[in-house]
Amino acid sequence: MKDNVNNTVKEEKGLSRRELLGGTTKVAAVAGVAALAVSAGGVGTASKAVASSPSKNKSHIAPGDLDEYYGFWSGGQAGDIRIMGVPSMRELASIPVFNYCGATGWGQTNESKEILTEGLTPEGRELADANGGLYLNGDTHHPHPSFTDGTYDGRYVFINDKANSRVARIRCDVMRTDKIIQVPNVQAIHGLRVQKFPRTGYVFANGEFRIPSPNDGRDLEDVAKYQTMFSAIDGDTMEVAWQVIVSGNLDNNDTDYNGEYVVASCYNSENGVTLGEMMEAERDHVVVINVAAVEAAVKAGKFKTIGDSKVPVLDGTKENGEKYTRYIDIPNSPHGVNTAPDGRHIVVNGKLSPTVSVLAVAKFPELFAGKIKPRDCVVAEPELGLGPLHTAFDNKGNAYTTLFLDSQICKWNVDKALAAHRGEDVNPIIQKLDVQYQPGHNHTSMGETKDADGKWLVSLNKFSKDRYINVGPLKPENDQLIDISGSKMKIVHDGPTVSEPHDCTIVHRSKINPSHIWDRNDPWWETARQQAKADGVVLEEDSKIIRDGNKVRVYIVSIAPTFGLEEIKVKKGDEVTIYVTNMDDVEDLCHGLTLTNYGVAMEIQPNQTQSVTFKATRAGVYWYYCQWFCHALHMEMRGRFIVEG
Ligand code: K7E
Ligand code: CUA
Repeated sequence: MKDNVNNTVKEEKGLSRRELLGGTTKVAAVAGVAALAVSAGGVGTASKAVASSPSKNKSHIAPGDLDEYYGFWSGGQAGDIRIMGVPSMRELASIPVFNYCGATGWGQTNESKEILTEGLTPEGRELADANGGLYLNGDTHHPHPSFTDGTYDGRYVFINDKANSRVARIRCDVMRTDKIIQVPNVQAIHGLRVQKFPRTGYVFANGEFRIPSPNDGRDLEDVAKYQTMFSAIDGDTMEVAWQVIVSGNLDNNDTDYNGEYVVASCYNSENGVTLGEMMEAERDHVVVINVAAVEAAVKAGKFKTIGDSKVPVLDGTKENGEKYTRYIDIPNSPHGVNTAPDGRHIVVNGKLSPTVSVLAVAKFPELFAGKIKPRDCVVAEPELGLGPLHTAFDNKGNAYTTLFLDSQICKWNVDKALAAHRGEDVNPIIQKLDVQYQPGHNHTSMGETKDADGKWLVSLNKFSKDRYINVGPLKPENDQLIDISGSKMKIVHDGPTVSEPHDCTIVHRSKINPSHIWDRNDPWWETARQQAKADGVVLEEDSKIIRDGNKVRVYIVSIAPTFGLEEIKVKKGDEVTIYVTNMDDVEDLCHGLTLTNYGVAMEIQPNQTQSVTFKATRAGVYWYYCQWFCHALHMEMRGRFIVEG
């Protein structure tokens, strides 16, 4: 196995953290402290390949060994993304996205504020302004890495925010969010998937709730006029390319492997606004979106725009959608939509129906040509158990469906389900496994790509109940790791998580290749770079203070264990911006800047520049310090912020 993870032992250039700490520590007495910092960092420990682990339990990753997979876990209502190691289920990192993060300064640094605000719609900006200019919450559900040619390409991870109708892009090289947009004309982005072929390409985002259009105070009680839309976002520019109005409430979606069709599940085909109204019909539907037909109409200018938004909008409702959409009846309130790695079948999970409906992608052209009826696309509809929510796949033609109400995973064979549907006397169900408890999503290693490998399945269970020592009324959720490499599924690990992750993706480590330090040419600090240039300052070299009326710009170069300035003098009432450039180009050597009692704090990763702006509101002496234990003399890495009255 090609291993590009074990190369972390030595950096490309410069000293290792161990060497740096040893070499610059002049005081013998602090040697012990340095050793402590090193063991916490873990750099310099040789790592064995996973396969060489002598442990019987394949999920046990011995100390010093590395995981085979990156897991990208939604942080749920916490609004972040967590990187998990699979199969160890160790939490490796949190990537701030839609949240405020005190550890990194996300939501406070100028760089993050730019990302958090630049993509808001005018209405969103107005509403966020009521909260001090930022949304401080998010509700993430579906993290999906970018694709090239049917498999992960390691560029980005995309994720939705249901709470404030946003979509974010995370750069996999630095594992930081670089773009966030708010989708206009819709409320609550829920289902999100990306184009698998030829590449991502589009990010497909489902608007869930139906609202007046435009939502500016008109039609408040005229619920028949409410509508929702399916949106295609250009993953390269992060701009909404087009939207299609659909019937029902959009829930989840998935795409084919040809870049031609998207299937989205819809509940509430009744278009009701109360629970009773939403539950009236026995059947709801999935909507199939024909990407090429939509693109052609947009190109031909056959669209409208709504309100301030310039996004092309097409009518794809049941009544008018002819060219762009088709509706296939599915038993009551379908939820998850999952494309099999064979590229030929898409499974729609019944939720309130004990069935899953298998759609044949090959039938879609005939469906749009009007040659077959919508239900002719359903080529199997096995009854699996109560509450099917989501389905994952291995590389042997088997599917694994979560049964929310039964608290089980049902393993079934797709070909056998097709045969049974044709009338053959076969049972597609292979095994039912109890999970603890009430699973929502599940995910297999590489199972959302053509490279599904059939090794691991994670069941993301909503309730843990008695599986952990009691931590109070709010229990953790329980993500169970299941070995699916044999003929029977076997639970091998319980992994507690907080804040309802909903969903995850499991990516082989050969696909992801993050940097160890920032590149000084990175666009992350472009605004800072421009400002420095105008001030005649070189970010990498100069520590100085520039006064510009009552605006003060402070440039600081940090190299362990010092800040380039040990004293910053300003006047009461000044608006102060502090730019810190970490010139330690050493792996894992992060600095920070915290200004005591001012509520100011940010991380500055190796070779990164970050900045923060605040008002010097009170005279006095305020110490700023580095809050990452970077060096034996870390406690001494500080200076005085002096505000003259
Ligand atoms: Cu099933 Cu938001 Cu993907 Cu939760 S959704 S479970
Ligand atoms: Cu720099 Cu602690």
